[in-house]
Amino acid sequence: MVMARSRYARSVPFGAPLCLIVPLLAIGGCSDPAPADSEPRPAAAPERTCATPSDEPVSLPGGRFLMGQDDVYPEEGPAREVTVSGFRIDRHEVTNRQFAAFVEATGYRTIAEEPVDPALFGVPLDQIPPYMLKPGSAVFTPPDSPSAHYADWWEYVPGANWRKPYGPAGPDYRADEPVVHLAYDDMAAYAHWRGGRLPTEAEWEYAARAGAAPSTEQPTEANSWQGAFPVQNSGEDGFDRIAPVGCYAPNAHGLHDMVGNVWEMTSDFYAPGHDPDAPAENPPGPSENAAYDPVQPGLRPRVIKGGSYLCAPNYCRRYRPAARTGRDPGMGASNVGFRLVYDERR
Ligand SMILES: [Ca+2]
Ligand SMILES: [Ca+2]
Repeated sequence: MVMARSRYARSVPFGAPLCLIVPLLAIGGCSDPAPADSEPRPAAAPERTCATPSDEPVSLPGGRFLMGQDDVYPEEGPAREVTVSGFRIDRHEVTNRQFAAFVEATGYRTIAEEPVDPALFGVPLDQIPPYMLKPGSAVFTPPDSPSAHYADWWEYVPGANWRKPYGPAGPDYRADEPVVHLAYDDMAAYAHWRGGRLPTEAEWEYAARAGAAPSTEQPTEANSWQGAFPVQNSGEDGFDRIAPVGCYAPNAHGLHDMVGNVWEMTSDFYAPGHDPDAPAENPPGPSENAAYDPVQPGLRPRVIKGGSYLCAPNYCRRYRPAARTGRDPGMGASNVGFRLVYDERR
């Protein structure tokens, strides 16, 4: 099965230096710290025991929970009581090992591996930087000096894709790390093959919260960022880059890395804040026509959840179940992955 390249539009950063190309990557300042052209450095301490969890999903009964959070970022509120029906969910982020099995079985090629259709940009060809028409994806490249501008640490890297997550000069993918650099359609194709689907935002947040009260604290059992983002990452939690799945303790539902490691895609379209008038039972999120992100005008963003290993207290406190941001569905990045849910057997 080979699908066409994404139907989604792309944006071009007019007037920006070619290395500062990613207003389409407004992913909350949580990005991938490893350089594209060198081996990522594993942190020295503390030692963590990493055992890949089972691929067998966890079955969650339906329930009621407080969705959203009112005391951190405005796009997470208003918090309200929501009910979700029961479902099954993966214990860990989809790994490269799992995605490789899909590719082996189907011959699937991801969007990041295909040439870019200039028509997706919606501008004359001579206004598109030529390197952005090459197959590739967005990779974090840490700046030399402190910065608060995400365009200073994201780079479109031709040749970056799930097989070469740091670009063509970097290492190959590692089997037990979460797969990254996938567009929404790539994730949906994998989900179809596996017999699952992407979770709604409500399902994902219900599973991630696991009955715990909302908190603003940086968690210890999640791969996030210690130090001054984006230039200094001490790796005190054991990793200063993506961790293999299962290196941190699971939540009360037995789910690993819901918060941190890589952001996780949901099926909901994104709009800033929750609609207080939306259905309180299995809320579907905004309609496609209502999808909107002020920092990505012209796109129909999807919601990603839980922050990544680049979320730091000084910039992106999104290492929480309620954390959310809009994501360009047409293009992957080095810190965005996913996991699947499955409808309960009848
Ligand atoms: Ca970390
Ligand atoms: Ca995660």
